[in-house]
Amino acid sequence: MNGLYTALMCSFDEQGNINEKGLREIVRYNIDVSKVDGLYVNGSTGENFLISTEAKKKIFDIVKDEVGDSVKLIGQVGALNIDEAIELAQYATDLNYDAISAVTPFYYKFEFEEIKDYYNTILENVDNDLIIYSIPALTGVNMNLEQFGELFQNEKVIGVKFTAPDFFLLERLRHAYPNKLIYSGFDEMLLSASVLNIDGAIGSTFNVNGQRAKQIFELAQNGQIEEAREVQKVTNDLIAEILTNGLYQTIKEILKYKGVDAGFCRKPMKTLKPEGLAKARKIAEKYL
Ligand code: SI3
Repeated sequence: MNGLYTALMCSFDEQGNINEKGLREIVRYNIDVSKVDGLYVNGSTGENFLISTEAKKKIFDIVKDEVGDSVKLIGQVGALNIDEAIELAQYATDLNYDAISAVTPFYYKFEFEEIKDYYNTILENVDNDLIIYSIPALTGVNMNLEQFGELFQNEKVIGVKFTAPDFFLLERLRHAYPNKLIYSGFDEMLLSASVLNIDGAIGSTFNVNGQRAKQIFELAQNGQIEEAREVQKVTNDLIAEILTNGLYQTIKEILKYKGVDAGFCRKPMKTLKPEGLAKARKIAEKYL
């Protein structure tokens, strides 16, 4: 399960319906061009929290059908409705997803014991391994070293997608839990995380910048830090421009520039205006 995983985008039409042809093209681009090691399906980048349970299942189906066993698949199933999380976990497991992942429950201020119960309850109902999806900036859920350790006591919890700029905690986690998988979640911090000996990374910008991300990770693993820093510099120039123009919208426009039918984002996400579309095209021409 080591390596680089794209946090997969989904192609939607202007009404917000899944564009199956476009989704298959995004999958193929990631596998054939970016050559990533796996896909993280129905995460934030997949606009998971904006779509119905049926749509989530349909995306799991289409992606598995397109991928077969060619790369690893992690299915994100986390939901505030724990019954939905269990249903999706069972669904992805029946489709032979290699692992499931679940975002920490958010919105309500859950106590840690409640968060632990959420993960253990999902895992009591599914025969698969789970990766915790920790993204405090969006969920407001900050867990410390000991709390991660308590979640890791369940042997079906095999790792964490660590999307936070806390390198002290990341370093402590790495040393405390050498047998758990740690994936970095912020693409702009990939090199900094890689030198701490992470097992892989999961990112949205890998949809278009996967080749550079792989280079950063592999160069860092080989100790070629100066070379990795140069690739991270170009990557961060790209990410900075994407972030100021609209993250997911701009990645979709870059994919379209590369001939991939990436479609639109679902409301309430905005649609790019002509200036934003022109800017996205300039970014694509400059970096890809
Ligand atoms: O679940 C997911 O789609 C992710 O893996 C999200 C990933 O951590 C991205 N975070 C968000 C909020 O989109 C990052 O890849 C992020 O977009 C990137 O580092 C730019 O800031």
